[in-house]
Formats: sequence, structure tokens, C-alpha cells
Amino acid sequence: MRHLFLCGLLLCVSISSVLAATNVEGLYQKHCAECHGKERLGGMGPALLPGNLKRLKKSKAATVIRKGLPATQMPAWGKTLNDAQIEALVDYIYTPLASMPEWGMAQIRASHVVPHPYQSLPDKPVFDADPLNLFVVVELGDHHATILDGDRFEPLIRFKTRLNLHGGPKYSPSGRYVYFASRDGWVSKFDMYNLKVTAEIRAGINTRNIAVSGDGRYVMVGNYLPHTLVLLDARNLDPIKIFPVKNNKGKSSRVSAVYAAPPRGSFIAALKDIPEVWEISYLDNPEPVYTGLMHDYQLQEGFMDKGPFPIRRIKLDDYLDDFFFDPSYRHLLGSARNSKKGQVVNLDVGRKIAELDFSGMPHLGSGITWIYQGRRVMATPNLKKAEVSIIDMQNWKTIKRIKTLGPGFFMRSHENSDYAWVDVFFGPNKEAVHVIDKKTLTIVKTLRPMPGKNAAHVEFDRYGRYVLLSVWDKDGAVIVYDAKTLKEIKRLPMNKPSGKYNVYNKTHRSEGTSH
Ligand code: DHE
Repeated sequence: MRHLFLCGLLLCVSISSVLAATNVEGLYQKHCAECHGKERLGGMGPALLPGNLKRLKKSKAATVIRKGLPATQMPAWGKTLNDAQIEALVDYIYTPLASMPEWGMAQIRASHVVPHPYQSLPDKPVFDADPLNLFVVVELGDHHATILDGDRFEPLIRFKTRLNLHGGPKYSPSGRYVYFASRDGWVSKFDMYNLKVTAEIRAGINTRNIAVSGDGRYVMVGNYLPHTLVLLDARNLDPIKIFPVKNNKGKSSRVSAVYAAPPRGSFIAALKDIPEVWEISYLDNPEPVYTGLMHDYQLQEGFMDKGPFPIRRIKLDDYLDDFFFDPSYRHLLGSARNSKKGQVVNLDVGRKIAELDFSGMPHLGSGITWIYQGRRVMATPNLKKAEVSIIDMQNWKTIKRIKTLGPGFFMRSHENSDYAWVDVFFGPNKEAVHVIDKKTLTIVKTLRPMPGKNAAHVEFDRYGRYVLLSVWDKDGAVIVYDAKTLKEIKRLPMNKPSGKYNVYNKTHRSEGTSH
């Protein structure tokens, strides 16, 4: 009898766990799949797999689901889901997939398409606009991009992109080609002269961003999933090499971001799960760029890989989630999501040389620099605090915190403008954009171009005469302002326009924008 009772109990337990499992799968598909992918492999949001959640405790994951994650699109589910449902979801996302999809050389190669091979299209632009004053405008609302004439502010073409483009599209050195990355791993090459997509390849399952080498020969892709960096030949995007991202003990890591450092002839990648920065030379003969630095190399000899594209590993005290270079590319300024201290890493000597006083999680990749009272300063918005930090780049001290109406995402300026623009991306004032006087470090004007709608991300034209601002809404717009008078010049209706990228400013590494 007791035996029968136990069997019944076990049956009940296993039925309820099956039900719970079915429910949690249903919960995931209903609330999470749209952003994190049906298979948890990532989409607009990151992949939700144990390998990608290593730095997050389960209790913290529950808080993120309940309260949302500041500075991301992750909403708070605390009012929709109860505690048991949240716990079940946490267990679910920390459970490994039955089989992990592979994304190695075979899969990458199989995805490759080249509709217009390198040098098969004419070398003359098919339009009469200034090719160096064009803008790429990414429209997230329906996954399109518009190429905009930067003198007349008229679209030359609007074309469909891969889903959820993220990060800055990167130009070839001449500005003829632009490379896009989507969060689900697609890299697309677009010919700005012929207004055509020329090649595409899926280099990862969940991608962070891409960088183009200073000589235009390579594209490096940084992935969250799998934990790899993938090097592509820029001509037709043929894959050249996959770098598994692992430390010397075999622990693997997501890539936080990868950027090109042209004066160094290298790519620099920050890692999310290993406290290391990697420098990968793309020079045919890597030695010359390190002239004078061989001593440091000898010190680190054991860490250098041999062969082409050598990896130099710089050990740090903390992880890096975001970073910025000084104009010489000798220093890297980095921040980590859960740390109050930023780090300044001297890339020549290969170690941290100073700490930065950060508490608001600056979006460093969005920072800009200018000369203030004879000294170069860096300015960055903060994702968790309503302020802009101004940092003296000689002694790395924060010299001013400019109070804003809410945490901001993007800050932009231009060499020829007295103003720096910063958005209020989060909170009740997300419709506002501040204009800061670079000489006095004070807000001189706050614009609210479309009340109730999020206004964010500006980019200047090549001369610094006009400023383009996005209103991130389905019925949004790119609004053109006169950079001096701050008066509106033109409004172009667009579908949730996000970033805008001017060819000249990007290819000439303007101090007022990202590179
Ligand atoms: Fe971005 C650039 C990281 C969320 C829109 N964002 C970048 C870059 C990094 C980064 C490292 C620089 C890449 C480059 O230039 O190649 N972004 C992150 C995050 O860690 C964060 C907070 C969380 C995440 O989901 O990854 C994040 N970003 C967002 C958004 O929610 C935004 C607003 C909408 C979206 O598209 O997902 C967003 N990020 C952008 C844009 C840029 C960008 C428009 C390019 C700015 C530029 O001018 O170069």
C-alpha cells in the first residue's frame, strides 16, 4: 500500500515537472523568444545559454527578469510573471541545450554569397552627390538602411538589410564600401558607388560587432556565440581564420567589442569573461609596428602566438564591457558593467596604468574628445546616471560631471562645432536632447523635437555645418539642424532610425564621432 502511495506520489511529481517544463518553454516562447531567439541563441538580445551567462549569478538573473536591465532594451517582467515563473525561467536559461549548434569554418563557408565579386562593378559613382558626404542611416523599425546625400539631404536609395543591425557600420579607407553586422552574425558588404550589396556571410550565431583594418584588407568579427573572433578577407568576405577566444587555461569568453587601431596595424578586442585584452596584428610583417617595444614583448614572450595574425594577450585586473581609445591609440579606456572603476591600459607597455572614477557606467564607445583649456578631454554619457563625465586625458581625472535630464546613450560633435550633443535615452525625458558648449562645459539648449518620442544619436555632416538627429519611433524621423543656430532645417520621415554614419567623418576619424 505504502509502495503504491509512493508510486502515485512520484507519478504526480514527474507529471508536474513535465508540466512545469512545458510551461516554462511556453513562458520563454511567449515572453523572451522575440528578442533572445526561439532557440535561446540570441537576436536583438544576447543568447541565453549557460556559457554566455557565466558572469551572472542565478539570483541576479532573477532580478534582471523581474526589474529589467538598465541601459538595455530588457524590460521588467515583475508585474507580468510571478516568482515561481521567474525561478523556472532562470533554471531554464541556465540549462544547456540538448545539442549546441556548431558554427565553424564549414558553416561559415556554406553561408557565403557573393552577388557582385570584387572589382566586377564600375569604379564611378552612379550618382552626382559628394561620395564623401554621404550618410548611411540604419532604420531598425523595418530593417532597412537609407543612403542619404549629405548636401541635399535626399535619399539615394533605401534597401533591406539583415535583421537587427547593431553597432557602427564600418567603411573601407576610401569610403567606397561599407560593412554591416547584424546581431545574428551576418556581415554584409555594400558598394556605396553602385548602391548594391556585393557579398554576405554569416560569421557567428550571435555577433557583437565588426572592425575593418586600417589598410582596408580585413574585416574582424567579434562574437558572443560561439566564443570566437573571425577574420574575413574584405574583398569578397571569404573567411580566413577563426580565433577561438580562450585564455591559457582553456577558459573561453565572449567578445565584448573589437576595433581597429590603424596606427598600430592591429585589431584590439576586449573580452567579457576573461580579464584580458587581445591585440591581433594584421600587418604582413608584424614586427615593425612594435619597434621599440620588443622589450615588453620579450617580457611576455610566453603569451605570443606564432605565425600570421599573432595574438598578444594583455592581462587585466577586471573584465571589459566597453572601451575607447585616445587619439594616439596608445591608451585604451575601459569600463565593466559591474565595476565603479574604469581602467586606463597603456597598450605599448601592455598594462593598466591608471584607474578612472566611474560610477554611472559610461558608454565609452560613444565617447568623444576635444581640446578644453589647452588640454584634451574625453566626454562620455553614462548609461546608469543622468550625467556626462568629462575626463582630462593627461591625468585621467574626472574634471566635471554635467547633470542631464536622464541617462544617455550617444554623444557626438565635430572639429568645426562649438557644441557637443548628448541624448537622454532613458526615463521620462527621453524625448530630450542636450546641446553642451564645449568651451564652458554647460548645457546651452535642450531640444524636444517630437514630444513623447525618443530622440537619440546625432551625427554631423563632413563640414560640421549640419547635425542629423534620430527620432526612434515607427513614425519617426531624421531631423536636420543647422549646427550653429540650432534651428531645424529639414525633417525626413523614417521607420525607427537608429545610427547615422557620415563617410568623411568616419574615414577621417573625426574626434567628434566613433570609429
Ligand atoms: Fe549598442 C554601438 C554595445 C544596446 C544602438 N553598442 C555599440 C558598440 C558597442 C555597443 C560595443 C560599438 C560597436 C561598434 O562601433 O562597432 N549596445 C551595446 C551594449 O552593450 C548594449 C548596452 C546592450 C546590448 O544589447 O548589446 C547596447 N545599442 C544598444 C541598444 O539597445 C541600442 C540603443 C539599439 C540597438 O540597435 O540595439 C544600441 N549601439 C547602438 C548604435 C551603435 C551602437 C546605434 C552605433 C553608434 C555609433 O555612432 O557608432
